Amino acid sequence: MKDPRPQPIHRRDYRPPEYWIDAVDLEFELGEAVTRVSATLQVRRNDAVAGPGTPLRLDGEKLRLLSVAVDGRELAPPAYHIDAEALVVKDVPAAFELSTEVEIEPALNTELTGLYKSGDSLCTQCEAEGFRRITYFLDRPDVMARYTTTIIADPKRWPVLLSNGNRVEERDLDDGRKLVRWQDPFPKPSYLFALVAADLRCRAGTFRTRSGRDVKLEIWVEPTNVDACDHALRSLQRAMKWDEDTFGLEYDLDLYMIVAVSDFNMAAMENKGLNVFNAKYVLARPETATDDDYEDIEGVIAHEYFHNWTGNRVTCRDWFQLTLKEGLTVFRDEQFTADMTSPAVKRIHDVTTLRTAQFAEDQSPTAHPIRPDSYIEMNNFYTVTVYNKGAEVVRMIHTLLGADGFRRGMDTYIARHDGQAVTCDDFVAAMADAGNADLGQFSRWYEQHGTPIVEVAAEHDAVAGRYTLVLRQRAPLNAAPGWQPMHIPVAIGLLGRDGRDVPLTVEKGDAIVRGTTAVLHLREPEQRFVFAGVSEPPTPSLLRGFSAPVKLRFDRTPEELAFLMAHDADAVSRWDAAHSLGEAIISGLVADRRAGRDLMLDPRFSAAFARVLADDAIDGSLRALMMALPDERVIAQHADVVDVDGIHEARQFVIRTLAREHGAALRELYRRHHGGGYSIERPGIDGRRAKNAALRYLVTTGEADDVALARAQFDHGGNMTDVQAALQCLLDAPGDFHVEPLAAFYRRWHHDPLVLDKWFAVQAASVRPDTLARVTALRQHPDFHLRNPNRVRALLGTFSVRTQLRFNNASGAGYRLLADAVLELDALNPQAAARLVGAFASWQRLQAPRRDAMRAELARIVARPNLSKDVYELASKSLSA
Ligand code: B3K
Ligand code: ZN
Repeated sequence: MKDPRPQPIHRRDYRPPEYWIDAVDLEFELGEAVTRVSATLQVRRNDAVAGPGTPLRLDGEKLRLLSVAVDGRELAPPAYHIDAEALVVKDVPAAFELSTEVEIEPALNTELTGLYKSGDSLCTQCEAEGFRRITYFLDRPDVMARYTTTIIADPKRWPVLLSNGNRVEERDLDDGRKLVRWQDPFPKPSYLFALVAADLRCRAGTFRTRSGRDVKLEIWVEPTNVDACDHALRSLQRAMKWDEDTFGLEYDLDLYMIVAVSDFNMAAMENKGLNVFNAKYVLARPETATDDDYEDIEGVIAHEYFHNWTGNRVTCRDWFQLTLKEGLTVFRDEQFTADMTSPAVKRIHDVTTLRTAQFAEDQSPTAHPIRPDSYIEMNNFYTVTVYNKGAEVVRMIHTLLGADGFRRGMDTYIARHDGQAVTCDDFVAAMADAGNADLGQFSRWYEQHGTPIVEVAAEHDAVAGRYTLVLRQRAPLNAAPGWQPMHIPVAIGLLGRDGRDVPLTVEKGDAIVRGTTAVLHLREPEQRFVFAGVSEPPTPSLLRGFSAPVKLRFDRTPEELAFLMAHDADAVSRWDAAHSLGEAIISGLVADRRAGRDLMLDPRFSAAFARVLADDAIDGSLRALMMALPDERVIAQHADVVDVDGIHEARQFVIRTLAREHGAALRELYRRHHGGGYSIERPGIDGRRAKNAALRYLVTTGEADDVALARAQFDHGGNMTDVQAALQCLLDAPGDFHVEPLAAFYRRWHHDPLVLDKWFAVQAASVRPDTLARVTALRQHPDFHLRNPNRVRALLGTFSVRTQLRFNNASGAGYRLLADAVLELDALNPQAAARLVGAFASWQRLQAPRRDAMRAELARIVARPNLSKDVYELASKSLSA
């Protein structure tokens, strides 16, 4: 920490830039130790906010300044001055050319932002504020310029030299170096700049746009991985087609490049025309990538591609607006994946992420609105709230406007703002205008943090044939003072005794009826909705499709939940009923355990589980989701004080009991889907999901026959989905069945970093009692590298997030392990270190001694001198709450 208390930046302080930069000419003379960057900027005063005499202040960090010139005239201090964060040029004309020369040191850059080295390649990462580590610039998204980039390098070292836009020149220089020049015709903010110098090979493809232009597609990877790019290429082509079909949005350049690198702080980056990707989200072969990896690759490729319009062509005015591009683009990639796979399964996955990770964040000391009001370090705000809750907010607009209205809104948004840097308010205004809707109250979703609570009560009047739902919204417990009621779309249906939807006639209340689902507009603290023509008491299906990111409170009996599980026409609600029933059962058992009562599984839950196993109408993916019990983290959210041991033991008890009571059906389900050929298409994936869900239950009893199934699957499974699932089962089964397979897996795959990550992750995720000791040992393993973000995430990310009981070991040793890693990593890569700190956010809700142990580790972190802004911000917020 340079300043012991870094100061936050506030949204309300936004001011337009005092200068514009219209064009940028960059020249890189690349060297691993030293790279020289010459920049020529066409600068113009913004007369709306600046006048003669206003100095030009450019951002710059870790740059060695060699020269500065204005209109070709070299300057010397005091005509300019520099400090650790800026270059200030004093007297400048209204319009001029500024030239600078700087040197940077890519090989020493361990933060993986700016220009850095990954393996033998040099690559860049500029979002959010990395460009200022490449050259002096107005490094803010509302300054959009046209870029020309010249790269000069030794072609033996780096034969491939890439940047944004089109390659306009390529030649050999007399000194043996090569020069390549790129020109990007579209003005863009600096965070979308990219450069790659590497010795890579390309998997090429094409796409013909709907207007008939041929676009070259290039995926650049290590020579040995060219065979692992087919899926990525197909995903890109599908995404391009989908965006044309769904939103009429066509790609705008003649070339689209993706480069895979091994050291990357996140999944991927949408730089204009030149995406840089974490190799994990590019490379796939059946023997090395799981079905989930395949799906993630398709989703991330699509996400970055969709940014070309939502993010790049229309960008953010300032970083507080991040959800403008991220929430919208996540919504778009979710819709895409739903269309490519199964809408119900995809939606359940997304709802699970939201409930597990986002709801937890929303009730933690680091809770923030999807459009935050302040930050110390912007990189800390690439959160599940900004991204995934942001996508839910866009989804609610889609629900309110309908698909056609939403499409008109998108058209309006793009038509109004193409080439501009805009705000969330601009997006909402475009939607409201095109959809003819009043989204005034709805905008509070951008302003207020926390998860609203919706309480429901129901009355049936048999004589009048009326059914009334009373909806109340309550502020989240951690709401900011002055919380205002939200506009919440609550989608509902009513099931008759036969399990079918009852036709809906709304007699009272503001609602949109679509088929047999009504979307109720909940705007007031309390509202009544009356349905006519309901002669028998119905079973309500509430929050269909998870129509709003809220916590629903409605008293339902296990029978009602089981009825919904069996009959609800909405698959998400059917799953939600299973989930709610599971939650109620486990919470009840936690209480029993605390009271010293014997644990018994409610036979109604067991019967409902049996029906899930037997239901022929659902596919394997949905069945696996219905079979899964709620995550320990979700159950923990409901308790004021979290009983970590109780939740774990109760949940494991349910799993083991179901496995014993339904062994035969689980084995039958396993057999039905095991064997047969491998295909990465839908029925194959569904079958593997169902079968592996069954296996996970079966092995928990430690029965020799069942463990043998897992072992055989591990030994013979030719695809990574089966191999990894079997390995996880063998680890989680009581006993030592995992020892040989783990060693075999290591022998076979230790040379492949992405697969070796899985070897670390399965061990870190295991429910075994010795997981903490194992993770502690793996931290010293010769293949564990703090410098590689994927490896850190595989071991420490998995351990601190996935294994609630083992990480929360009452000794505090799990916390110490993580805090040690945070401090060591912070000196290398603050962004990666900060991401681990999230696991400490919940200390207040733990019981002693865990609570004190976790707080002590947070305090130890905050007390460390020279802490990065990234870690300081998150750790101090968590501690002071
Ligand atoms: N926009 C990038 C994320 C950048 C994160 C910077 N810390 C990837 C994405 O959301 O598509
Ligand atoms: Zn994104």
